[in-house]
Amino acid sequence: MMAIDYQEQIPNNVDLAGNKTLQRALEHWQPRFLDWWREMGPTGFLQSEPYLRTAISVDRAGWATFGHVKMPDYRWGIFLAEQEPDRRIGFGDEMGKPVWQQVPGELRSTLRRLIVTQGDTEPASVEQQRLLGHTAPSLYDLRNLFQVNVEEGRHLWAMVYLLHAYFGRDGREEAEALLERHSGDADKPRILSTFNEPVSDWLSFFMFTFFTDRDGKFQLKSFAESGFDPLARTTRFMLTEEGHHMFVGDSGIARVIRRTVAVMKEVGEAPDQVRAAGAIDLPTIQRYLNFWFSSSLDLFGAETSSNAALYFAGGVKGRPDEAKFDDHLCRDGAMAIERPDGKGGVAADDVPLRNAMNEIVRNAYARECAVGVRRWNSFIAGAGVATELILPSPRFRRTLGVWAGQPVDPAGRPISAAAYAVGVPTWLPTEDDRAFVHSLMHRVTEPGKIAGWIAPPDRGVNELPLDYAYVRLN
Ligand code: BYC
Repeated sequence: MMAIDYQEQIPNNVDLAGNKTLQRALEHWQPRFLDWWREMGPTGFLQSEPYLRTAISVDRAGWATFGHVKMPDYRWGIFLAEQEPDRRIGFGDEMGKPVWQQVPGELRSTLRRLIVTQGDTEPASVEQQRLLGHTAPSLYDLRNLFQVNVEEGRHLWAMVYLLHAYFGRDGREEAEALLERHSGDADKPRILSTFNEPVSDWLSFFMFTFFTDRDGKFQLKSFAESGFDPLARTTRFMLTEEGHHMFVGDSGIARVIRRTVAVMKEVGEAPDQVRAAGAIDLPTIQRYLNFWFSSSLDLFGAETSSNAALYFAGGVKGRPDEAKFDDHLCRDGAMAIERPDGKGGVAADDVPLRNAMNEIVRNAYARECAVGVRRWNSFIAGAGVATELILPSPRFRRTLGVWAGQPVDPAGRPISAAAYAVGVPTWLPTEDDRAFVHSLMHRVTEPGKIAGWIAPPDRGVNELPLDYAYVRLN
């Protein structure tokens, strides 16, 4: 096998060349990753050259280098944010002690499980999105899809680096297994529920990058607080890339809505008329939103979680922006957590704060999602349309936690199972909705042209014009 020049092939700031054991482990893993990319990554585009951003160092100038590159040749680098001198643990029972540069023995299996769970989502999302390239509404969007895909690949590398560098043989085995589970696989599915849902049309892709990537942001921010310094530093750098993924979702949904309201102005507001004119009606957008928001809420775990309490107490996983909180110990205090009262109503229990960490982070996430929905509503109102999109209640359509499987309407009201069954076709995407959205998905490959169901973006990538050849389709 040809030796790999790591400095050249895998840009890094972890001195790969100086660590032979790690280098050998990654040499073993890299061809498997490339095999996985060819088999499970974007189908049919191995020869194409998207205009991609590659991180080649962590400083301002180096983390975003642009150029046309074939995806299998993308330089998946390993980067940790700069080490902070004398960094101390910022929360939990270990607060104030120096952060760990190695994994403490008693936290080994906990940290490994969390890193594996995080790592598992990255290739999962690439698998979920693998067919979308064939129906991209423009070259600009196709390029953004591939940018997201290669960066999720890099985030997998980030977690695999931690597994190889800090968890010995178990870590290497887990790194192999990350390429063996597959999204939606009946025998070996991905770990977390949302990552087994198909993302087979671009409306789902934009919803996924808005709602599910935002869970990524919140989880990475929690890890950025970790007492395990290599994890904190890795995730801090990952967050710089995550921003673009959410931008793709946020601006993508905004563009779909802008096109929809423009069509409504021409043909009237009835969903059938909007569909007949080739745009996606607002009720369908609402149903997709309900689906992806509720699915992504499950990713925060149960409302009351002894796991979450242990992560916080042990200094493993903090709250996003931990420094903004007054109390970093959370030994006292409680949070009222609502649950079904078993009689068709709602009751609340006081749960010790540490056990309520998942809920605290989920609430912050929901508040941020609401900001996006308000922005989209301002476009709708600005066009003189009276409809509003609504973020459903976090109790709606949950599959995990106290509301799992409970019949609740999008406003959060517990209802009968029969009423829920009647409501579902108006609340969640139907077969007909999905078939309609799929019917709009046709590939547009001429630079500067765009499909009829979505408005053009406000600007191009890296200050290039909209009609730039963002992907060379070889
Ligand atoms: N589906 O005590 P609980 C991203 C499991 S997204 C299936 O409530 P905990 C990205 C849970 O693992 C961010 N199973 O859990 C986005 C636990 O199992 P074990 C990904 C679930 O530990 C887009 C059991 O249920 N990062 O980066 O408090 C594109 C008990 O539950 C689910 C992370 O998730 C579910 N939805 O919290 C690309 C961070 N939820 O361990 C990338 C790492 C829970 O008893 N993960 N379970 O066998 C964690 O921090 C925690 O595992 C969770 C769950 C927050 C997910």
